[in-house]
Amino acid sequence: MKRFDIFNGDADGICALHQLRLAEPAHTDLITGAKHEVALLRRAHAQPGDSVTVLDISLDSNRDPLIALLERGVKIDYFDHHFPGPIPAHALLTTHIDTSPEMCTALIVDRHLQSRYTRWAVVAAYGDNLHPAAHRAATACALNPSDEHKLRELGEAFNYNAYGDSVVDLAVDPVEMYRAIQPYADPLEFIAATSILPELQARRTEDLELAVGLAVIRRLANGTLHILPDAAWARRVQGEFANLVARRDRTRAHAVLTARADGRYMASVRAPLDCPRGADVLCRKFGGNGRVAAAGIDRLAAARLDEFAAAFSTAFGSESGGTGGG
Ligand SMILES: [Mn+2]
Repeated sequence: MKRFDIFNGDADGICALHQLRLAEPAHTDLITGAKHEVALLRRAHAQPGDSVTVLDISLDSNRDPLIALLERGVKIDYFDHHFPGPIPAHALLTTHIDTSPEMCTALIVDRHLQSRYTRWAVVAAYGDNLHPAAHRAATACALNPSDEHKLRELGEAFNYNAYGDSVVDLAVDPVEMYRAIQPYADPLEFIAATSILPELQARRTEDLELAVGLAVIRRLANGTLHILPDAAWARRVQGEFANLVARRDRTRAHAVLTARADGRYMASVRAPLDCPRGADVLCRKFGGNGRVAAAGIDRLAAARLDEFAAAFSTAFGSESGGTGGG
């Protein structure tokens, strides 16, 4: 009988798997990817009698391969906090899914394990940008502020490491990252014993400096487009760079567009921090999605760039500010 662990390559996915395997050690085939590579269940070539554990990957995005695996007689344990859609009723499927906004997968696993490795859940919750939940978990395991800060930095560094078109873009392959933390029941020991955290932080700073120096700027009436070249560093840092330019110029909207290998653009859109609305509606017009203040588009055809620029100007125009229309 074979076992598979399928997990998101970000902080939450890696830390959730680590907690689970600290409690229930097992030899498993590992399947993961960059943060946005969520269609992972189809990669599991499991046979009848095999078992699969899934962590931090949307069920809704994997519904067909999930059902195919269950029909084949594969047992599946599913831990996640993304919108699942209807959960298939099947004797071989056990789900631990909680979509409340204060939860991440590592916190769900922490609850399942009755708080055995909560420090890793703190890392994950900070990585998923769930600050109040992360702080509550840190308080529950009596972390002092300095140690809590270290875990926050680790979560943010792991999260930065997950951004890219595929694992080829990433500084550290998520499988290697998991192998690196595997010997450590306590993330503070991992931080003290390895140089991975400062290496990731240095890489992140380098990527951000490249973006600040090399972005091609196109100023529009109500916002700014920042265009980054087709490069791994640009795809790694796109989201953080968008947050940086949004903080530096709070009254305007910002879009960071990174050229992809397929010739299209990946876009991160930030509404003005002083008037955070409209990013989701704009991105949905171009096949993207997100929240009112921060949204994105995975694939924007180069031929639609001018159309996007026009829609961007309209979306964040002062005349549309009162109604959200435009
Ligand atoms: Mn997550």
